[in-house]
Amino acid sequence: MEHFTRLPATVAWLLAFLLLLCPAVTYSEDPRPLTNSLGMRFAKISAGSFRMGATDGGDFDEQPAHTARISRDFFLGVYEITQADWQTVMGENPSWFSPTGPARADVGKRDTRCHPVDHVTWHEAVGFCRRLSDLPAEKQAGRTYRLPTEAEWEFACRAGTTTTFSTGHELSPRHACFATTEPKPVGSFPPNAWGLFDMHGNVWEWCADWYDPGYFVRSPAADPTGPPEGTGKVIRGGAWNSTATYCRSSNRDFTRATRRDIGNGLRVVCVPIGAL
Ligand SMILES: [Ca+2]
Repeated sequence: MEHFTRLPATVAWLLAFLLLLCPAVTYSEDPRPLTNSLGMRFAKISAGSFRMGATDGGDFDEQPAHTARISRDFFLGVYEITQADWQTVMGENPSWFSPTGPARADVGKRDTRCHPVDHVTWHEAVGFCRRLSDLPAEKQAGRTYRLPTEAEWEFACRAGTTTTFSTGHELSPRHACFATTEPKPVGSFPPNAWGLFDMHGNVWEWCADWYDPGYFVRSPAADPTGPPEGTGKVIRGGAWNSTATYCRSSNRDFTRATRRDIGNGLRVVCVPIGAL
């Protein structure tokens, strides 16, 4: 008899324990975008597979097209890092196109705070991620930051498309900032299907990976992170001074990690607590 009176209590405790777990499960699957303490917005990119590389021609380093899998969700910046973001985190503005930069005669008194930061080295881009991660409000929230891998970048740029650009087979001046004389404020053109702005054009975006033109021949199918070493770091997406072909979703290029280029900027990945 005693056995039967104890059983419901055991079940009740088990149910209470499961109920306590439920909010955590719901939170981790929350699809809403994330905004950090600086107001930077991040889109949740759900794990999935895609065709990486050129499926319609392209350069030799984009071959062979192959299936790549991103096995974990990640949060990618909706915008390129702006000059205001960089100034707040790093306490300076190295941009070529700013009222105090080398192109100040062209910029004049225009407000460029919402323009992408440019003229930053890969090492400085990584330093930005580190300093942003170390901000007290971000540490308190348990968020860290890093550059995207090249595979994460192309997956996000394509946003489910298999065409040359996320806009189809053509990129027009209505779609992106390219083949022009200077960058534009971030978000000046329509976003791709996953809510990301300026993946094509405006500034090239530093990725975490070393560049190897033959990497796709031997890259792992899941979560490729690039070769262990190289002479340059991958940049993606083309820039304001690029022709459309350099802005293609699969186009690969590289810059030495120590080099500043007037077309190079960045976009970062936010890693929330519990997502490591
Ligand atoms: Ca870009």
